[in-house]
Amino acid sequence: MTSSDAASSGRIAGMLRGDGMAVALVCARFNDLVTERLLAGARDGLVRHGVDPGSITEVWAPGAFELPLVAQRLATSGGFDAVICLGAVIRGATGHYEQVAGQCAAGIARVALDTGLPVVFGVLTTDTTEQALERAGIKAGNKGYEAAVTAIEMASLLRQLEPVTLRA
Ligand code: INI
Repeated sequence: MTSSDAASSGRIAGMLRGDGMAVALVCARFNDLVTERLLAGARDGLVRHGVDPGSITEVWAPGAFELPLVAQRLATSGGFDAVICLGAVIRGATGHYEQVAGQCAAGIARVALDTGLPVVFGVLTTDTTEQALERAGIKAGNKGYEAAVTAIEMASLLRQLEPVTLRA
């Protein structure tokens, strides 16, 4: 569906076609046993949906708390259609789980709203490392892959909304 088709039908949705898109992956090194798997899942999700591997930029941050600042820098660079944040905040491993997880989520949402770019929350928040690994491809899907699909859908959706005058 083209933008004009979308406008005339009155129904607009993002498409899962990543060809021509440039995407940044920001990955937390903390709990890298988990985040390496999220990163692999995200790359797989992007490439399977048509993103050229040469158009994927990978950036490493110390922990989930730092993801929003790095995402902000990348989002304002003008070089990307979407930024995907990947991390694993595990309750068992920290006494300040709530603060790290909460600030990370709030910061990522803020960067998306401040910049107008899709900035996707691919951060696992779990009680145990085992649960995190399960959601990083071992058993219950891969949150990195899901984040990649979301990024492509959102980038496509926002592209379509650019030239469209929404009906009141
Ligand atoms: N960072 C994470 O990404 N995951 C965690 O589970 C975690 N724990 O357990 O504390 C964590 N802490 C580090 C934090 O993200 C910052 O890097 C650090 O506080 C320095 O600002």
